Amino acid sequence: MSLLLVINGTGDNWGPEPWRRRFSERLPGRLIASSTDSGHDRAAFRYAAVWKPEPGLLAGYPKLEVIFNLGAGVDALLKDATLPGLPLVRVVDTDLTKRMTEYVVLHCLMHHRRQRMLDAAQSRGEWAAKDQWASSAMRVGILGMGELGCDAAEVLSRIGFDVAGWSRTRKSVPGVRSYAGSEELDAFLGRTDILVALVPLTPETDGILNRSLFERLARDGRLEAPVLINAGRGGLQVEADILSCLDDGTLGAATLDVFRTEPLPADSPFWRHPKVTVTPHNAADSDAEAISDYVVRQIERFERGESLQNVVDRSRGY
Ligand code: NDP
Ligand code: OXD
Repeated sequence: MSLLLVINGTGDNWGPEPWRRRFSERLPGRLIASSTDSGHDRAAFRYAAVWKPEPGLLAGYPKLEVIFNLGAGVDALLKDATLPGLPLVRVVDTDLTKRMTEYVVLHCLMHHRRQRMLDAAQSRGEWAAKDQWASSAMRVGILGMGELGCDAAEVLSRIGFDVAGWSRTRKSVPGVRSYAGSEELDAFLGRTDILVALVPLTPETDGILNRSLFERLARDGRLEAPVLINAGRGGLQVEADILSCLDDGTLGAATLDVFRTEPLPADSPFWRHPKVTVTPHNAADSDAEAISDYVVRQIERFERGESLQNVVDRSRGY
């Protein structure tokens, strides 16, 4: 019944102690140990709660029954060819979903209300009272209409944006037009002024945010050129294409929360690019309390003989 913790994130929320404390409170009497603790019997652990474990590490724990990924995206875990073939549960939790929706709404509004331009005007002491259009004039396209994409789409639509989503299968979200499959991708892109990437990183989506895709975004919108918001994964984006598209006007601006190399290297041109907003992969942090509680609920289900929820389909890669 013991739980193994393996946590290797870079954000403040990935310090192991708050996770250990919360799991100990919620699972009293059980051994909660970190892979970095010495002297434990590897065969004692039935569950592993992990974020970016070193490849090969989980294969060394022979009695594991379930692996809990402490975030929504499982791309880093699935890269490990030695990952045990056990049920792999990812995070689907209101706390994380609402954080992502906040981020998406914040950055859609920032571009729609031209806040970067106003900040620059303020720094020059300039009263830049330019035209401001209604949110209904702004077409947002959510690439990836899963747990996170659907919630963000619904909230954006409620505050007036003209929202559509693209996914593998068709969705039904009030007020949001659904496009499905590669045959409808062009139609989706052609009506999109602000593109929000929330697809998982899989072999199919690796590099999907490239010049060819950016060139198919709408050219008749209110913004000078379409905008990219990537809160999915860095591996979705071809970074040289983003830079060249910003420079030649194919893209008007970008908000990037994720990068191919994280933390973003000090010499990356994204840091100082005038059209880029960089955030440190914190669009939707995994909160130690909320997400430990979610994992505990899953363990309780499992031990009552009920099915686990949000088990990753390894053949799809998400
Ligand atoms: P889901 O699995 O719920 O949703 C994924 C969506 O992407 C689904 O709509 C799916 O379509 C669609 N999709 C996947 N592959 C394709 C494809 N080849 N073509 C078209 N559509 C595709 O994931 P979540 O919404 O929970 O999370 C999305 C991603 O967000 C995570 O994988 C993670 O990478 C990222 N993330 C980033 C965070 C951050 O802080 N920056 C925090 C949390 C997550 P369908 O529904 O038809 O299957
Ligand atoms: C996640 C993340 O996938 O934080 O949850 O990136």
